[in-house]
Amino acid sequence: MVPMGLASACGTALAKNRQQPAAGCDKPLNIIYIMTDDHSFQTISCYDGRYNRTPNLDRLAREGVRFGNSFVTNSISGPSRAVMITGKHSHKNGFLKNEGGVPFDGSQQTFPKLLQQGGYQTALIGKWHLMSTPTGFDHWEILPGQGSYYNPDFITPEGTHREHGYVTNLITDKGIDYLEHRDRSKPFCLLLHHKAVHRIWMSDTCDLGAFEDRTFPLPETFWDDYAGRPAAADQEMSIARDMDLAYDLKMLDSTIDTRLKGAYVHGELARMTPQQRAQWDSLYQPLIDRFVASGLSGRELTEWKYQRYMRDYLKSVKSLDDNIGRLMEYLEREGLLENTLVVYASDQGFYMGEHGWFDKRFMYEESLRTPLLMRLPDCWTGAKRGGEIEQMVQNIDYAPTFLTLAGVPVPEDMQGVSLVPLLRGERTKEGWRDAIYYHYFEFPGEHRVRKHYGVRTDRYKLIHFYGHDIDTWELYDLKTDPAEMHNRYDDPKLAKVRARMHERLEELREQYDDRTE
Ligand code: SGN
Ligand code: CA
Repeated sequence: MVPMGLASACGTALAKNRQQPAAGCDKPLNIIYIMTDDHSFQTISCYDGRYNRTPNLDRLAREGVRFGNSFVTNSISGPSRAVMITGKHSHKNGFLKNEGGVPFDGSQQTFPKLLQQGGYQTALIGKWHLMSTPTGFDHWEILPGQGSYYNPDFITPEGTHREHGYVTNLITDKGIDYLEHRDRSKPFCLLLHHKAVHRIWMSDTCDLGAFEDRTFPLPETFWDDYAGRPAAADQEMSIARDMDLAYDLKMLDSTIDTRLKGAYVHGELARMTPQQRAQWDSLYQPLIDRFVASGLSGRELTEWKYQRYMRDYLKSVKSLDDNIGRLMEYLEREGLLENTLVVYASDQGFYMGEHGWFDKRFMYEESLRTPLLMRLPDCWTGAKRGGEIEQMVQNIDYAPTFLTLAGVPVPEDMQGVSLVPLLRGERTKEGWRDAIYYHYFEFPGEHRVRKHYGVRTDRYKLIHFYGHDIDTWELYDLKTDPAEMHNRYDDPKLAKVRARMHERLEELREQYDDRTE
C-alpha cells in the first residue's frame, strides 16, 4: 500500500565502523543504494552539462562526493548486479551473462546476508534480473526480468501482481512505503533498483513534452568507421542500422514494417490503459505523421534517429531525477539524512551516440564507466562535501564499503576493497590501485559484442577480443586519444607500454584468479 500523498514525481519534485563510529556519529548508519539501469554519466549534469539538468542527482554530489573514475567489471545488467552484491568478479560469483548462462546461485555469500547477520534489516525493491529468487532480504518486491514501464508486474514472496502507474514512480513509492513501515529498532539497508532508463526509454506521460524543442550536437565519434578495430566494426548496436524505428523510436505506422514492431505493440503499448495510450498518442502521432511525410533516408535519417533517441532517453532520466528528489525530500523530512548513506549508481554506462551506438558491453570508456555518487552524513567522512574522488573504483568495491561502514567484517574472499579510506580522504592516488580488470562474456548474444577482457590504468587500456572467430588486441593511449579511435597495438612507439600492459594484465588475471577464456 502506498501511503497517502505519495504518487507521481510529476508536479511535486519539480515545483566507520559501527563499533567505532567517527566523532559525532552516535547512531548506526543506514544504507540506501539506488541503482538505475543503463544510465550514462553523460546525462547527469554533475558529470556532463551538455545535454540536461539533473538537480537532484547533483544535490547528492554537492552534499556528498562524486567518483570521477568509477568502473564496472562486466558491462551488462545481471552480471553487474551479481558483482555488486557479492563483491566478486563474474567468474567467481558464477553469473557471467544475462542470456545463455545460469541463474545466480543465491546460496552464496552476499553483503545483504552479512548485514542481516550484523543486525540490519534488508530490503530489495525493483529490478533484480538474476533469474533466481532473492536471498538475504527481509523484504523484497521485484520486477520480472527487465520489467515494464507502464502498469508493471511485481513479484513478491506471495506471487505476481500488476500495479497501475509508471514504473519509476511506483518503485519510489514502494521505497518510501518500506521506510515508513520499517522496524525502527534496527538500522536498514534498502536496495532501490530502477528499471529506467533501459531500452525502450519510455517517459512518464507528464514528461512526454520535455526536450521536444531541443536538438543535440552529434558526438564527435558519431560517424566512426571503426578502422583498426574489428570487434567494434562487427557489432549490432548501431543507431543507423540496428535502432528499430517502430520499437525503439515508437514510429508506429502501417507503412513502417520493422523486426521489433510486434514487441512494441504487444509489449509496452498493450499494457497501457486507454487514457495512458491517448496521452501517448497525442505526442507520438503528430511525430509519426511528420516522419512518414518526410521520406528521410541515409545520414539524415540516422541523425533524425539520434535526436529522437536522445529526447526519449532524457525524458526518462528526468522522471528518475524527479523521483530521487522525492525520496530525498522524504529522508530530509524524517531526519534520516543524518544517519543514512545514499548511493547512486547505474548497472553500467551507455552510449549516447558515441561511435554511432546505443547499448553498452564494450570495455570502451562510455560503457566501462558508471556514475557513482555517495552522500554520507558529515560525521562519517573526512572527505569534503562536494568533493571529487579521482581514484579508480569498481563495482566489486561497493559490498566491502557497505560492510565496513556497518561495522561488519569484510570476508577475505571478497575481491573488492572498501572505499571508506577514500571517503575519509585518507588515501593518496599513489596509495590506491593503479589498474582495473574487466571481462565480458556474452557472445553469441544480442548486439553481437565479442567476448573480451582487459586492463585499464590511468593512461592506457589493453583489450583482448577472443572467441572462435576472433583473436585481436587493442591498445589505447587515453591521454592522447580519449575517444579510443586509434588502436596503437602495433605501433612500435608504444612497444614498451604494450609489454608493460600485458604484464599488468597477467598480474590482474592472477590476482583475481581468472582462468576463464
Ligand atoms: C534487452 C535489450 C537489449 C539489452 C539487453 C541487456 N533488448 O535484451 O538491448 O542490451 O536487454 O540490457 S530489448 O529488446 O529487450 O529492449 S541489460 O541492461 O539488462 O543488461
Ligand atoms: Ca543495464
